Amino acid sequence: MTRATLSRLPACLGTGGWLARAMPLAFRGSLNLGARCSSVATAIVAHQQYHAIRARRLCSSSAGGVNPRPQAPPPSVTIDNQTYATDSWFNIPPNVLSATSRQLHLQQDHPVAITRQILERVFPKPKFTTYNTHPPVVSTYQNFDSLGFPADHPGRSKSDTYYISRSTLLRTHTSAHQKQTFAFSNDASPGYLISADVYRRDEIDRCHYPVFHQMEGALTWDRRTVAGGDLAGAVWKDLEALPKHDIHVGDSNPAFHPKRNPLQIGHHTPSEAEAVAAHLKKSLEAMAVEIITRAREAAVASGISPQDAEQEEPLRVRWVEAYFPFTTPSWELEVFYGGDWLEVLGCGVVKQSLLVDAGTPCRVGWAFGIGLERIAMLLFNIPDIRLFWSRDERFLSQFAGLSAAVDKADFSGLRRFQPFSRFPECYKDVSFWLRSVSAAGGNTHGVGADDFHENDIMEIVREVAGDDVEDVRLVDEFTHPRTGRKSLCYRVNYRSLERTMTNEEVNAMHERVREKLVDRFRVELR
Ligand code: FA5
Ligand code: MG
Repeated sequence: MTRATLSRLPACLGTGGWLARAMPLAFRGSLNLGARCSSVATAIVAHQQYHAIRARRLCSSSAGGVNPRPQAPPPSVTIDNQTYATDSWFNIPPNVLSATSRQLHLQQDHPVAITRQILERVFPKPKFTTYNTHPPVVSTYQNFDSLGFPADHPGRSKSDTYYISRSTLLRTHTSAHQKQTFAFSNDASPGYLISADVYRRDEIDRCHYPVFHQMEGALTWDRRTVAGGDLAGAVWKDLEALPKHDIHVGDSNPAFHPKRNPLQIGHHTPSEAEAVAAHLKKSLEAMAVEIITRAREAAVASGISPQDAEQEEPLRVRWVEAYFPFTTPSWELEVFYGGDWLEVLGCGVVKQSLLVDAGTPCRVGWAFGIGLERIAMLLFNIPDIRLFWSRDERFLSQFAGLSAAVDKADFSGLRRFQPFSRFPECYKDVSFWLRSVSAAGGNTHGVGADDFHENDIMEIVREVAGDDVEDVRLVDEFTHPRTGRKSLCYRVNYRSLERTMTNEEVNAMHERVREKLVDRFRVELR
């Protein structure tokens, strides 16, 4: 029995991006604009920029919005043995719903679970309590409001988020559990780790999947119990006890910046914020060193010479400024991997308002959120995020026995993933005119509510082709000079990770994609 069952077949009310888009434009410069897609890392970086720059509504209401054909949602869905009533906001396709039962972070010997175990050793009990079984359905309050997301944040839109109803959704990040977890913080366990599945409507490529896994981490200090009431002094003392490393970490940022990355005036003194930030960064650098060290050991154990491994992956790590509604100052950590910079986590000094709301006003601390698949890709050299969802023994057997070994601090069995085969790719284009809607056409929906979003075509392709699609890219965009109508051309790369697909099979899939585009968005195929 899967964790998710539908009371009847669902309809996907797709409309279609996320945190980075709320980021002030100035910060987006940290994304590597010159990235090429020659490796996992470059593909990831390329898609970060792609995400930040391209993920936007392709056709706004004023320019002629498209009303997707409304489809009735199922009356309810059952996830993790809990039944939830749906409403007209329901937009979860069956493939995403069924993924709620997988919980890869808890699956023995799965690379996502092994990665979680390695990270949990970096932030050990009892200082850090682990929470790994939070159900994926949360309220909009938990996912957004409790974290101070403004009402118009793009992450709230149906184009970016999978809703069960107007007030319940599949969490888009593990930060959704911050407030409730801070409420438990005490001196016995001042820190926590939360690992869980998270869900986002997103583009399709080797590094993006609508379901992935995050680990949230946080650590706080209580002003009332630190020695001599000296918070900054206590934090610096704890920092001295962290593991030392000798890698060079690029960090050209000030501890805080009045405009770009402000101090929480009235809550923290400059020296307190500086101490918490320094502790946060050193803790996460230790984590990065651990992962890169294990990745290198795995490469050498797989037959790569230590010199080649060193040359392939020189240890380089850097901090860039970031923005999150629930931390300030904030940063992202990037690791140099496969010839490019790869963002692995976001973090910052927790907004004091959040700790006050959680009933722990005297606590001050930091939090981070890390993408487990990205770390697992680095650790095991896994080239495509779809592989994590494979039930193929040729994939799973490569990690056999590792969960038990890592539990005993035995890392000698870590190896690079050996691709079993590379099956042929098959590119198919689909070009279409977006429907133009005149004002007289009676677009009665709120501005932007029904616009065509790139995530819509991503979702249709996923619905039809499942994991047999490697990536989908916009290859042409054209606005008719006279009519103002917009035409788009997407290139779908069909490629299975497990077998060679026949031409007929791919043609049939592509035809279904075309039909669904017409049926749902009333586009005119070209
Ligand atoms: C967040 O989700 C914040 N909640 C992180 C955070 C937590 C900040 C606590 C401050 C305090 P972001 O959207 O950048 O941030 O995602 C965090 C990490 O998740 C990324 O660095 C990346 O490693 C991973 N990630 C994000 N999107 C994807 C995706 N589509 N596929 C795979 N991994 C992803
Ligand atoms: Mg980010």
